[in-house]
Amino acid sequence: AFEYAPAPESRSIVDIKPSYGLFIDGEFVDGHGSAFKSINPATEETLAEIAEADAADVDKAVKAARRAFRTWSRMPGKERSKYLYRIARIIQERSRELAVLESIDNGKPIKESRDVDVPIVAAHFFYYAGWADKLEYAGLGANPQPLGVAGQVIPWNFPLLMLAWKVAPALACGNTVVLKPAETTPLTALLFAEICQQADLPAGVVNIVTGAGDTGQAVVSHPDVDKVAFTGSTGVGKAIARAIAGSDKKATLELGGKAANIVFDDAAIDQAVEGIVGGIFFNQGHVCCAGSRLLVQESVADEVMAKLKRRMGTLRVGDPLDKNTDIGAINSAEQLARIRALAEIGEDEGAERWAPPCELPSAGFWFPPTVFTGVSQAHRIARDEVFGPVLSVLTFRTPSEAIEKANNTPYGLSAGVWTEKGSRILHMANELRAGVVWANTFNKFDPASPFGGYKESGYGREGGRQGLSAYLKAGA
Ligand code: TXE
Repeated sequence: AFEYAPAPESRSIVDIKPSYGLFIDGEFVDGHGSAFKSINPATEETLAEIAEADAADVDKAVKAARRAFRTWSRMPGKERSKYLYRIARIIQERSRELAVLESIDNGKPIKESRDVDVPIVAAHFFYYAGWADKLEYAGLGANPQPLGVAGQVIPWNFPLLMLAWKVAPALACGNTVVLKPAETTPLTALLFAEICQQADLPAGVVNIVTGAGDTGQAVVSHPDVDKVAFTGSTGVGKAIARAIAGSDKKATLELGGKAANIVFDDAAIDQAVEGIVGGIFFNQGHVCCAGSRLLVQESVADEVMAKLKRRMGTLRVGDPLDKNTDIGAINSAEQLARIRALAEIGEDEGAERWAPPCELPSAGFWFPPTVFTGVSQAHRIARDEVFGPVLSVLTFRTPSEAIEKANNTPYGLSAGVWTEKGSRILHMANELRAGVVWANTFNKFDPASPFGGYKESGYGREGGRQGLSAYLKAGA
């Protein structure tokens, strides 16, 4: 639905300032920590200098959110919904700018930020705007109340989308927010702050504090934060759970994954191959629910692998702002190092590594679409979250073997099943220990469907009606 200029012009539609402050109490203010840089991962150029919030800045943001809570929480739901609708509409109006900025700061292909991230961000605000005056139907009693101040810490893989997943339901329920974006991708959250000003959102309802882990820790452990929402690594998720243990903070944690994408021999193979490619190479594989383990039935393994390799050879890696790019830049030097290290371990452990020939740009952080065959369940590349464009292939003979292998992971976020048999889909959905099971599709998101994990993938659900309960006290 949008017309995009070719890459050089599209860069000029965003106005990136040389430096950014913190967004507290409706205004941009200086931070008191040491400023850091946000860089473009496709070129390594510095995009902007970003303020770091220290503990005192976080305290100011929490105090502003607490003050705003008094009026925001008492405002009739239909009034709050007007603000959320207004924000949703401005996101649509400014969608080109948001998509280009997201691709520049994160490295993801423009066709993904334009057609997936930003439209779903707007859809989340529309969806939760519709709930703000209907909370009595949330299933938490006749008069459910907001929790208070929500401290939200988000990762770099879907910077705006993770913001939307957290901010929209919190605000709809009458909470106020202190949000910390990831240190490598703060720019779209800061543009969202401008959108809050443009929508005349009352000061203090949304506060954005930039910084790294220390700032995140100050947010989640602040004594006046009532609710913690975190998306990120399982290690940090566990540290947060320990930090808030014993307090009366409510928490939702959305952590890592190692999803099985399971292809049965009766599946529509060409369609499954597209689902495998989208499942692991979408967003450079920086996806918590990525289909990073392909489980393919032995009788069709050769056919699937041949078609998969042919398809991987057509993927275009390069400039995120080129609308033909399929795989953009890896988000940071640190993440690239993690991916490289795990790929080397895969080779050392005896799996066979393959990538199509592709020329990678000299500057920036890049990794080609890669597949490992001959992988056993004990291999690190079958167990650890790579969070990059790296697929591990295992085979199975029977459905029960597929279930056993799919569930043989400490994670439990998502899974995919490819089969023409409806009964098999239902059986697998019951047996797979994963919060989301996709059938004959993968990586489909909708604001109305709840998302979240089992086991070390965390707890709580975001999205849908279930996503409201994370931001409400049970009513009378
Ligand atoms: O994540 P971190 P990193 C996984 C993925 C990736 C690995 C490392 O496997 O390779 O994690 O990524 C903030 N208290 N995922 O190191 O550190 C941090 O500033 C409070 C999966 O980037 O978890 C950022 O805002 N906050 C994942 C956010 O936590 C803290 C998405 C996530 O960063 C903190 C990202 C602390 N002690 C990575 N330390 C998914 N589930 O989608 C850091 N942070």
